[in-house]
Amino acid sequence: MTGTPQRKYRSDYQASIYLIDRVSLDFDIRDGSTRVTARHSVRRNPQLIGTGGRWWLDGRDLRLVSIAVDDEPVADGALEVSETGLWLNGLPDRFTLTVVTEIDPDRNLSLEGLYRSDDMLCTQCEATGFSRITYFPDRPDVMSRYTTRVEADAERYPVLLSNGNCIESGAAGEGRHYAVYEDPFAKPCYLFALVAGDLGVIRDTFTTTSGREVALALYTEHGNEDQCHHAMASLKDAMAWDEATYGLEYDLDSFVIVAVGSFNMGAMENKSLNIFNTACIFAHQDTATDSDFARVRDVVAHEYFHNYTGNRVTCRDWFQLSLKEGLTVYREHQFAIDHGSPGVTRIEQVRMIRDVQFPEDAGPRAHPVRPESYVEMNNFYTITVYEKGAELIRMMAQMAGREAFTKAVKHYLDKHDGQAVTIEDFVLAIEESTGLDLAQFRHWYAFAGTPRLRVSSRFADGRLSLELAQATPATPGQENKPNFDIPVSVALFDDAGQVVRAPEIVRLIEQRETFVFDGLAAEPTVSVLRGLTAPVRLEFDQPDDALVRLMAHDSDPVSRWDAAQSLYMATLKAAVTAHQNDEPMPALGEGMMTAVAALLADPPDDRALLAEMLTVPSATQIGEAFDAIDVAAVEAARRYVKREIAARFEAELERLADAHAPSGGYVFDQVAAGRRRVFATALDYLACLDTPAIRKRAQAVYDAADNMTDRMAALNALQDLPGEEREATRADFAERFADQPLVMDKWLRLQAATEDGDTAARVRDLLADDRFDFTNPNRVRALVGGFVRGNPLGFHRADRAGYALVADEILRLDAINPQLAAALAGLLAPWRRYAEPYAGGMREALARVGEADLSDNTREIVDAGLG
Ligand code: 0A1
Ligand code: ZN
Repeated sequence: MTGTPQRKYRSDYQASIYLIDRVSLDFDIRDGSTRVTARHSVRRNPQLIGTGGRWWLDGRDLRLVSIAVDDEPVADGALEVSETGLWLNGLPDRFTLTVVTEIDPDRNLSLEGLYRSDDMLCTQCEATGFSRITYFPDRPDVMSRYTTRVEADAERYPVLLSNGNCIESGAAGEGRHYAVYEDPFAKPCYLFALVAGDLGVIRDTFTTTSGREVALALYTEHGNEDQCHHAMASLKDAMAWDEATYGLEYDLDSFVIVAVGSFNMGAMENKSLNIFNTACIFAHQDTATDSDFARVRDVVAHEYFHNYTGNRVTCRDWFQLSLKEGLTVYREHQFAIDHGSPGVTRIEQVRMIRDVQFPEDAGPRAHPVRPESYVEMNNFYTITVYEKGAELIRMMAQMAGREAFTKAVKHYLDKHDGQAVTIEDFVLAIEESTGLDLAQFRHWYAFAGTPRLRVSSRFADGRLSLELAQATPATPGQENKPNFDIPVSVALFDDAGQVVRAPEIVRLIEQRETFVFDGLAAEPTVSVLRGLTAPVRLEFDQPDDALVRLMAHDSDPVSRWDAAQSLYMATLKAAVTAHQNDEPMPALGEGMMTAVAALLADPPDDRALLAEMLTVPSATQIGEAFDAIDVAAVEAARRYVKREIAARFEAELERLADAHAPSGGYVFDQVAAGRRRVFATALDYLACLDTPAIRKRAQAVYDAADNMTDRMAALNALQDLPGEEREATRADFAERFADQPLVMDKWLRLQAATEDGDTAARVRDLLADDRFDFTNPNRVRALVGGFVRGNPLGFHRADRAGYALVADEILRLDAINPQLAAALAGLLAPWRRYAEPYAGGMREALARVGEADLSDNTREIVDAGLG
């Protein structure tokens, strides 16, 4: 906790005055304290000869035992130590620096640096966790070769791991043992990792195209090994995919993953020693749903892909985070598309952008993909840097063509191998290789906010004129926006659904441009921004019949889904307005009914696509369509529309459920998962009718389920149906999975999302329950996050008890895990988007948080929200 937090600016970048070629670390792990002896070979940065002679080393929560230059203790006058690091004065051009520090991983609940997760010790160094291990220039442009020695009690910590190859190991006396690792690749300190524990392991091998045999190992607490096979298979898949797609072969003889229970994020790409949240590794049909399986597959691939995009070529400074994250998410998206239904995978990506990124870009925390300043870097691991960053890469790939773009990425990786570079270096490399002109495109990196793309069409004399216009709203600190370079895909169809103009990409460069399509026999149906070719909000008023045609015939499944979404949305918006005006709910839109009927009569072969198309827009999507979100009206509208669809199509939905009913023999593949999704969707609709039959059916599905996906489908269907069936299935669930924390997270979420009675009180009780552990981020996200996101009426209730609860938890958490506390504060920050009384209540809770003495992390979010 400090007074005024320091803000860092991208424009202030200066290269490090000293560079560290070799780092040698020695960890002496003892009960109550770990002693870290660091020896570095340091030389002056040849580019900066002649500048000042002070050197800053970052360091936090460290006990400095000794510090020496060329083995001579640094004199008091040459050393200035503060809370955040130290200055060294009067240094020679070349020297050996020795720093001895003591740290206490058992008491480190921030989950940064070296910390305890259950019975093991592990590290998390991105973004600046290394400075909690030793005094060091904790910045990614200082790249060094590491040798790491770890010594610990042999019985408690039989497994000792660090980056690179194990070059030596053995007994160290007094029941202790040691291991020495050498990483042949220079890396920034944020990629350093260490693990010590008593762990189970599964092993495999992968042979690269050039014949290198890579030993693969996946470690976890004993007893969980059988939940790790899907992750291991995914790793091998990712390795093969990166060879086949980008020609990138793994570059070391071993690749190790460790799954840990306490982790602030999903996973971390430390060189050759990835550390994962168990939630992104464990996948067994009994305990994980199909979406859990998919997430594990994609996160494993994501971290593996970082080996090139992030590790071999890394970021010069943290403002460049999207250099590695945008590109790696893009690669992960490509991988996912190659491993599932391409259409539905893209739909999920589009939904993420619209439901989460667009709101961030319209709220108090809006920031460019390459931010200009930050207080706490950990607050910038955002959906904007990751997912919008990936969309920017995707736009370039679309403009260049996939093959040319792949070649350009390889050019970038060759050109900058072993370097710490900037987004500008990346864009330049892409221009060099593809010949694209990306001058105006660069604005996407520099300016926040979601451009609005207004489309209007005119047809006369066989000629279609399509007018595109762009405008981007102001965001905090950026009043005026330039024109973006917006790739927009366009295709034209006739009334029978035949293509009359194949999809092409036009680029909107000016504020307003008209594109003309000549020689048309009749007015075509226009399909634009197909598959979201750019992260913009489309404003295009299309008549229902055009949308119905697109929904039935568009050659792009994402466009079909999008057309369905627009049809639902029209009715949902009318229902929101009716609720607000105390009017009777409107009859369901004609177009929407025709569309649903057609969908049920002639469903697409891709079952997951059918499920997606049958699903009405999320509450977030509906809220997004209004200037001020009226939570109760949105909920009422969504429930009304779902119930009406269920009532009107009950027989069809029954048949759909029957035709996709669980049949045993679980496998996780596209077809089987698609069928399960259709079943869950049908069950969810039927549950809206709340008949005794559907309750019984849900309970029977639960009882007979041979997998977690079906079990969750049943529990979700019963979610809003209080009664015997719901109580019985939940009680069974809690008992059956009592010893599986990740499954109990699902149970916590269910409890938090259940809205009858006093939810806030129930959540408070659970916070005090033995099954809840405040120090574990997965538990906190399940219960508190599950309450805010999964229970809008409970969270936004009129007496403000929901807001108060969240404010209390932010304050309690901020003292131990600021990163997570700041993430929770982000849930209250966008209060301005809400209608009254919600806005006032959220603001009041946020202001109360703001009165406390806060970490820099939470302070930055709260100030942005109140500012
Ligand atoms: N680089 C990781 C994400 C990550 C970032 C920060 C962390 O701790 C503060 C942990 C993980 C990724 O993109 O997967
Ligand atoms: Zn990443």
